Amino acid sequence: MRDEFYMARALELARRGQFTTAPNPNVGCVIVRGAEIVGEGWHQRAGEPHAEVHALRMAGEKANGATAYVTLEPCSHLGRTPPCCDALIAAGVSRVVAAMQDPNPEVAGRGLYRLKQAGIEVSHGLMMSEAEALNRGFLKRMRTGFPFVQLKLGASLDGRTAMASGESQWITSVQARQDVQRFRARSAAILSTSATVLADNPSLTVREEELDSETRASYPQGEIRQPVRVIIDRHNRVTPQQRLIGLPGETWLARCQPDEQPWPESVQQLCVPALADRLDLVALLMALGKRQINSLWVEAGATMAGALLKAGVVDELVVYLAPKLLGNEARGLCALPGLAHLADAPDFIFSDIRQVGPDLRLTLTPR
Ligand code: AOF
Ligand code: ZN
Repeated sequence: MRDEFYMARALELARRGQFTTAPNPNVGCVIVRGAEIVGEGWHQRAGEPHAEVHALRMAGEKANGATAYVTLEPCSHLGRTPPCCDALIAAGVSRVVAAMQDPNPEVAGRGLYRLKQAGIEVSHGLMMSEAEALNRGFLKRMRTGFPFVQLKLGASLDGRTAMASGESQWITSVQARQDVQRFRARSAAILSTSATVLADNPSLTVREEELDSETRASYPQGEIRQPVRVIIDRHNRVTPQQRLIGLPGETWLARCQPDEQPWPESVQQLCVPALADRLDLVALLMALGKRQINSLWVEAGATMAGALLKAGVVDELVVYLAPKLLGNEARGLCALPGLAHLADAPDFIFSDIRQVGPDLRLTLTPR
């Protein structure tokens, strides 16, 4: 029971890094001697100290003989920072409770093993499902090489996204769009298409003034981290004149062939093979995983939504439903051409339902 209390605190600390640690995981650490919390820390940014190091600094001498609660196995490798298990051993910690092992092949059990070898009492698995939920993106990339993919959809009550004319701004509310800002902020990258860029000229940025105060306070240096904008642009239709090219943050254009235009430094062209008449989405996701993208937030039209679902690469749907009816001439939510039988229809499980302003937000996972 007491162990759970301290681990819950470590998880709460870890969450403070959720907008800033990418590509690293969110990790929290609590150091307890007797009944006193003597140290607390969380990982804030890649390249900066890990959670354990912050907590050990705060604990000082009091770490000697103490228990360390960590939401992820302490690392055993020399990365951008030195191994945490060495720091715990040097500080004289006598017990380490980890919520889960680190699937990073550089660590993968070696951190816990080295602690045990040093005579420290070690356990793992306490509140593991909470710890897993905290780092869905990092864990998926470490285990599979692919980012965690969330597909955002916005629709009317009758599942329509635009009038027949194409008119679509705005079906969902201001509150829903602010909610989207938080999802963007948590993601390493946002995926869209040249069709959406040409039609809507979107910014695909995180805007400080649209974030709630708690989210804003989560950026330690006050500087908003922009997710990378990944634009599928098979026919090289995006030009340096598009609005998003000049905005803060990087843009990666996924293309079959690069062009020779003078692009600003913030733009890269990724070469991705084609498959039939479109870019190979699986190859694109693999390339993003290699570039350390843990989590991908997709905001695109019905064609891309359908293609991603058909490719079976979507981990979660986030659907905003507006209390409006657009009628039968309006456009549908997902293009799924050739779908004739109910048995072939993609189906999902609702994992969360809540009201956001006047709209509903539905979260679903593929069955
Ligand atoms: C921990 N505590 O707080 C974090 C860990 O390049 P580095 O040195 O930052 O190492 C990054 C890797 O370390 C990351 O991929 C993950 O395996 C682990 N992250 N480990 O003990 C922490 N953030
Ligand atoms: Zn570490």
